[in-house]
Amino acid sequence: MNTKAVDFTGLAARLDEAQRTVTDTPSLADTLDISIDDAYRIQSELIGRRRARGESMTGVKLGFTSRAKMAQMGVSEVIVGRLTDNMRIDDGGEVALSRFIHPKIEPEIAYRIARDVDPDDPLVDIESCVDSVAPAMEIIDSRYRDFRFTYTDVVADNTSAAAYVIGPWQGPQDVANRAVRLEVGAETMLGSTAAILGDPVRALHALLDISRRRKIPLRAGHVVLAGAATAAIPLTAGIAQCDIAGLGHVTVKGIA
Ligand code: OOG
Ligand code: MG
Repeated sequence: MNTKAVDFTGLAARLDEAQRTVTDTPSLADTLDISIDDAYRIQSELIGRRRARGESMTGVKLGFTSRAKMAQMGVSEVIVGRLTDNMRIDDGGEVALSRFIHPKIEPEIAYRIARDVDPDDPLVDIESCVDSVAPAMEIIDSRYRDFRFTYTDVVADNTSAAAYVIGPWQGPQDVANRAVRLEVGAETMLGSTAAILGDPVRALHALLDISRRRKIPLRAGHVVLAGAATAAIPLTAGIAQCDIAGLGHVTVKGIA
């Protein structure tokens, strides 16, 4: 058991530098024993550093919302990370692969929050706070060596968030059980939005609970990435695209 006080600032700086210099870092768990509370505090300091550099918050993302991913990590709670304007890529836009250590891309459902949400209000109806839904993709890029991490590690590392792209927004609708197709070069991944907690709308409820406990603000205009619908595919040069049945299509081009 590690009894030393956790150096939140130092660990946030280490993860921040790993991202900025595109250099991996060993799993924190190799040398430290940090709790989940510690991990969210490191994440929050990491975001503080990004904000201090002028990045603005554009939303939040959930992770481990698929049973398969949860089982793989041996956990039963979803995780939440933060999105900034620096991570946003326009639909059909390009992204330099040199920004990332070992990027992967995954299909997601995005929701847009229409008005500020007070997670402490017991009467808040999170579904009614959302005005749009869209097909999306997330680029994840663990700052940890070989993409190897524990549950607390990945929370500290802002849940591997690296970039995201959102397709055309549609009106609010039931998106449970839509076919999902992700294509990256010659690789294709097929799945269903049902992999996201049975129905992606449940991700909104899980988010409300975690944002209350972790003091993560949910603001008008914020995007919510509900969690991957399939396993992630390594992002290579060329087109990556995702199609969600009845919802639409989103693309990004990786530039070598
Ligand atoms: C953690 C991020 C997981 C998702 O959608 O489940 C995530 C990782 O796999 O590196 O974003
Ligand atoms: Mg994701």
